[in-house]
Amino acid sequence: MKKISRREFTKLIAGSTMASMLPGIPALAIPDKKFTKSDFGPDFKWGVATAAAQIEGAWNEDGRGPSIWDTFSQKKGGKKIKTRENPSIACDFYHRYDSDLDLVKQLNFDAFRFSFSWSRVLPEGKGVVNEKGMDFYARVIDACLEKGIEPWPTLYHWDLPQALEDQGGWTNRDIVSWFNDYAELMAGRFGDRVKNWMVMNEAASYTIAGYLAGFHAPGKISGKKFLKAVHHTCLVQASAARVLRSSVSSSNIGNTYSCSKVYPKNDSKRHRAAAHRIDILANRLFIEPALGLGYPTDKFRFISRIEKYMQAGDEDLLAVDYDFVGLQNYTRTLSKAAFLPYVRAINMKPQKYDVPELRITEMDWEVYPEGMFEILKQFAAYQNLPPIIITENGAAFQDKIYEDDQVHDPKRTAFYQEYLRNVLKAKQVGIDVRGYFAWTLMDNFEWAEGYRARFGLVHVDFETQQRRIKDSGRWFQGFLEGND
Ligand code: GCO
Repeated sequence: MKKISRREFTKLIAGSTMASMLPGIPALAIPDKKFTKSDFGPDFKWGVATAAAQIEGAWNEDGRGPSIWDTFSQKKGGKKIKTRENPSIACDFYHRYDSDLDLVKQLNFDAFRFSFSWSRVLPEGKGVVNEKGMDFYARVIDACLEKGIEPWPTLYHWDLPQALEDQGGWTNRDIVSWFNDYAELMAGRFGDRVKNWMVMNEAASYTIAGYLAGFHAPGKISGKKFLKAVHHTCLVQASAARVLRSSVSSSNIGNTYSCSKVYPKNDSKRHRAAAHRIDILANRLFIEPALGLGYPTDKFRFISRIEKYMQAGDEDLLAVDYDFVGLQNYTRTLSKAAFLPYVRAINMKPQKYDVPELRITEMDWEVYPEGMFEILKQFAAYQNLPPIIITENGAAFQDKIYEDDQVHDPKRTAFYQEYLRNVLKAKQVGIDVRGYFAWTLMDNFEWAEGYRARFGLVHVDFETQQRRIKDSGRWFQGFLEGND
């Protein structure tokens, strides 16, 4: 299978488009009215999201085993990461968690989304528990609770223990029991204090980038491996939720999904067919089996081959009752028919002459706030969708420290305001959105992009580990206080 570039992939999953010039896609009028926190209602959850591999560092400290992101980033002289960087130190959250959680509090968020590093607590992925790793998470959770912040952990945010990858990782069906044991361990230890759990983060991203396109860990390029990884992931997203449900009392259990509204390049049959396939990959492949709808194989022969990896009774194991679904949206996707339909049905970077108002982030993703509303509408159309929480949304822009020692980032603030306005609009038309987590607390290791793409509300100087709250962070601080 032909390798696709990072740029193509980001467009596949996150997308970028010229859709505003496209026929049949009306621009959405967003009320210009200023909105306040109270418009979202008193029970709306406000949080900030992070992930272990992106912030913790301490990659080989206190008994932690390597994850696939440690080995992947060190492979071939570091070539797999655009900037030749790695997550060994990252934001050093392992040592600085307490003051970092003070920042969460200072910005007035009431929930902190983070992930457990599987290989920190089970260095081999299974078997012997690393108590020092468990202690670390106990300290993080207790610090959250002491500061009045709700902990919202995700069990899996892409950093598979290397020891499990050596046994086939997501392509080995045994991962279902490895994962369930791991879920049971974490829920058993922390279920008394932690009530909000997410099974995994954006399965579409790590299966496509890790097993089909090859530029995320573990770097495989194989349709067969991809389909196996997808099926085992779908079994896990359901079975681990059941484990959490039976181990944690009064729990609130969900799972997160990347999503991006897909538009065909134009109304031709070919482009519409391509948009259909991309929609399946980017938005439908993981949520539909969870909702009891089975795999979306219609008019997509490649995906229908997943049946080869299914065993008798699997269909019934795929459906799951979540208390919420986490949706993560950054931009929209434009698709066009291409020779390799399922990986290359994506368009070129949008150009200024096509979209005069074009705004692009450091990830080459178009700023398209209306897409948030549109994709929420698409998901809300599933009859049995549980309540939605936006578990990630944010933007990377180039930041600099000004002479006044501050980081002025008006583009990021505007991004948040416009996307939030669309979340509010969704609520106002009756879509059951119950919370919003900004991505992310602080600049961190952005996977194959290295540290170049800064998404933080807090700036991190990676030489000194100094933190500086950006203007966008201060905007949230005021907004969540109710002053904005
Ligand atoms: C994802 C991940 C995050 C990313 C963020 C920006 O959605 O890709 O959950 O880890 O850092 O999305 O790309």
